[in-house]
Amino acid sequence: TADTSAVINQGAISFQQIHFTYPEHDKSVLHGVSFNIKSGEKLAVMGATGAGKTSLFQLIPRLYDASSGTITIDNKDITTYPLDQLRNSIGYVPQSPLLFTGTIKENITWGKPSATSEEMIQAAKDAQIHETILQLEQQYETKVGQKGVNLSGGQKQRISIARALIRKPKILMLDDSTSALDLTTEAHLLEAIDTYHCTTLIITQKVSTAMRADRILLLDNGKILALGTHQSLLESSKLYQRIVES
Ligand code: TTP
Ligand code: MG
Repeated sequence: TADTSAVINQGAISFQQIHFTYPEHDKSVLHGVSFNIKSGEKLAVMGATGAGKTSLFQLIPRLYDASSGTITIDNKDITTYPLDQLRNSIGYVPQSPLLFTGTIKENITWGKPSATSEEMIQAAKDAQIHETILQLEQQYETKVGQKGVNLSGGQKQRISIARALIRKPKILMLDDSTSALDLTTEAHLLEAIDTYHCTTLIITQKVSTAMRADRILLLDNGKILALGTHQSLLESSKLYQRIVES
């Protein structure tokens, strides 16, 4: 019964005049946001706390729907895709990922229980968490979650990245997922992600991360302040210059 016409196979994203207010609030969070991301492009999203970065992300897998405007993926309105198919094509790593009570293996292969151990290990290596897992006494069988071993926020984020990568998503979204990484590990992670050839959106506070993206979207108070390459923003955006200097 699969609707083959609705399959996401490019991962090109377009926001057209998006306005968004959370259902339980009356204050608008995004006001008239429009931009396009090409298939396979890597976009960094920057902006102050409360600018609306996470809110913008949440609209893509339809955790919320925009109040007005249209979002398309591969030129089709996202509300026309079956929800499970839309979400299966998107690897979304939230700002504070949750692990469920179970083993690391179960947490990584969640959503793809058919994965082989080779696939699981490859995803963990790419997410730069394999070595850490090997140091645990029970390795991939280690229990995590409320009753399990204590993991740092950064380690949870990387398990969550492995969970996203194992499904080979067309669109990968990382919400501040590399903040806990040192520069070398982060570089390795971003190089590994390149081999997946997916459209990638990365929310980051770090210029070193943003510089590795094709373009940078600067969000301020729910509006796009600038969108362009590192070099073009350096030349044109006062806010970006301030971020770089800080
Ligand atoms: P965010 O979209 O969370 O802003 P941000 O991701 O840019 O900030 P940070 O760097 O701190 O992660 O918030 C924008 C506004 O939306 C803010 O007023 C809080 C509100 N908001 C909600 O009301 N509900 C939500 O679930 C979220 C994520 C944000
Ligand atoms: Mg956020």
